[in-house]
Amino acid sequence: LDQKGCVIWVTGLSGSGKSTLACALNQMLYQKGKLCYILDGDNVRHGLNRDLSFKAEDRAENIRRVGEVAKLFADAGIICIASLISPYRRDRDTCRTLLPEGDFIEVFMDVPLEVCEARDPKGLYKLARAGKIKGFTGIDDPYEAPLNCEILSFFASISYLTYVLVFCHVKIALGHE
Ligand code: GGZ
Repeated sequence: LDQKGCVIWVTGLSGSGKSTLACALNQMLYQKGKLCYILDGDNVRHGLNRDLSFKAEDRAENIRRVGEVAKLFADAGIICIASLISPYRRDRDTCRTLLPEGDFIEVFMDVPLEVCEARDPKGLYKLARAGKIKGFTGIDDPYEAPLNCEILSFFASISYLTYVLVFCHVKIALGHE
């Protein structure tokens, strides 16, 4: 495998489009002959992290494990796309320190809560508003936006510009091969 790995870390509220962006990036990078792997919060929580809840220390442990696994993928030469709410800045920054400078590309899906809530693809916001899910991010649990992310995806939909920016960063991380 003639490829250096890196981590693309996608953070944002539930319904902000993290998984959609991850899948689209995966496909586009694959078409360019890059080997990628997606670690999606919702999926990982069914296996590796099925012992973890949504309280702050369990979210931290969720992020820590995924960060370590993402680093292993990057070490193996794979572009790892991690898409998790990862609401705490400190947890994301800890993952960043695991990788060499430039190899951790943080993408913030900066979509307003009202937009995510209007989408409500799984009806979870509705349940949270009704008090049937406690500690739901954005409703009664915090989300700390990144202060220094590489890419801000600030359109309420996934834009072509986001892809272009991610590619630019991947190219830099991979050393313009
Ligand atoms: C936030 C929750 C919660 C609570 C269940 N808070 O949009 P989804 O449904 O498919 O993805 C969300 C997923 C979040 O898992 P993460 O591993 O990404 O979260 S974190 O990084 O904070 O550890 C959501 C669903 O799980 N979900 N309960 N209380 N999201």
